[in-house]
Amino acid sequence: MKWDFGSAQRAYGGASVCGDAVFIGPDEPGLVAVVDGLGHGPEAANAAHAFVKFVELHRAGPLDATLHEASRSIAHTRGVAAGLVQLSRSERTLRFAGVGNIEVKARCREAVHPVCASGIVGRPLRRVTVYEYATFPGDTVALMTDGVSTRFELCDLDLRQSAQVLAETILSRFGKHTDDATCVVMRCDIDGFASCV
Ligand SMILES: [Mn+2]
Repeated sequence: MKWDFGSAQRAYGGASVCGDAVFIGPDEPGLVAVVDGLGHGPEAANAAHAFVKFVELHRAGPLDATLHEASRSIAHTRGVAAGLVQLSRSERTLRFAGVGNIEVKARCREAVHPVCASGIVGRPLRRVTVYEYATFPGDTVALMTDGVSTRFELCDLDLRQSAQVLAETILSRFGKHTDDATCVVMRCDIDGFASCV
């Protein structure tokens, strides 16, 4: 089971430093992180990069434990909102856990509607729920920071395009100009593209 990934990002006000960050891990299970450092500018970027550095080194563990441990590890920063996806190609599952304002949009055979825990990674966290879904060819999932409007559905887009083109399209059409904006798209097996119903 193959996954195609794409990501697009834009800094607030055309700044050179973006307070959002993305991590797309290389291995099985594959870990994907979308991170929004609180506010914007260098301090936000520091927090987001500290989080990415942590998950890079701890990418195999349960997602809720990773978020709790990351929260302690980056307590010296401003803190972040973060969404984590763990893809198991062998089990054909997708797990999600998130804290704060990270949006998930999905066009999948199984309904995918996870809810992020409230709070800030970098401050003491309460319980974080890990959602698990079976995955099927054609499943498409987008993770976005709150710099991207949620007023669209994946079905409004041509989902046969590559994940990279989809991420860039979402950012250019629905990115806000009032915040850093990031979108990551992942899609399972383009050959098995499932049309919208
Ligand atoms: Mn933001």
